[in-house]
Amino acid sequence: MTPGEAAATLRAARVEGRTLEPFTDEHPDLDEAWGYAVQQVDLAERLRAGERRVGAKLGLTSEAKQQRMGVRRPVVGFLTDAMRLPEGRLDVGRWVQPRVEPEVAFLTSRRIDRALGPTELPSYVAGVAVAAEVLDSRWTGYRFRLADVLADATSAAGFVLGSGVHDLATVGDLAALRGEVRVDGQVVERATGAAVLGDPLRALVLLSEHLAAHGVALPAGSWVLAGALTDAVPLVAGRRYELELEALGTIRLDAR
Ligand code: 0L1
Ligand code: MG
Repeated sequence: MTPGEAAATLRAARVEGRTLEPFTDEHPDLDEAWGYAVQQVDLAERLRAGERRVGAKLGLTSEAKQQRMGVRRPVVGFLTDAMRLPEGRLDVGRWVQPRVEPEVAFLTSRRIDRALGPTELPSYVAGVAVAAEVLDSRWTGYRFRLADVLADATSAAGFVLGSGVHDLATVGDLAALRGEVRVDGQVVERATGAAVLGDPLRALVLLSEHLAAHGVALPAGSWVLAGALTDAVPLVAGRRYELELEALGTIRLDAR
């Protein structure tokens, strides 16, 4: 199966609201490079259709999530303007198996086109915000292998940014940042920033290494989602979701 064929199959299923069985069931040799090639075709199609790339996302950045999803390494995906969603009412009927997860979002201050060292990172960050990522895997029951999830835009369906963009220097230690998810007022998930690669800033290192390896750049003014602190929580119509990251704020979503 060529990357173009795979991207077309995924696009049709997304438009028709269908899930699929993983490509790797029939083609176990599909690998990481193939998965990213499908993602490139998908992104190019979206840009041709008028969407604008606004950033990148890291996924599977916590050990717990890697274990649960059975994919033992972080993944990189893209964000476009069409994926950005407002806080408040969230119409979940447009998705097939939506979930939401709390993330740290970085606004970049400089173009990233080479592998960055940890000490350089602060000078690449214009601000930090709380984010909620909406996932909607194309794979039935979120069953996939690495090539599948990469081909499927790393399950990304949308993202919501909190209203405040904070200065990295004043937010403090991101690894110590406490976060929780509440559904109808009940805490269902709790974690600290350390769940994300030991420190969410590490996501920028990983992303920069990925960009360098693929010979691409991310412009200044991009948003980068660092990956979830907690497990993703199913989005169910009629429920109210609050995703809070201490010092960054709370995102409130009313699923309809
Ligand atoms: O953002 C993420 O961590 C999602 C990566 C893919 C795994 C999943 O769908 O949960
Ligand atoms: Mg995520």
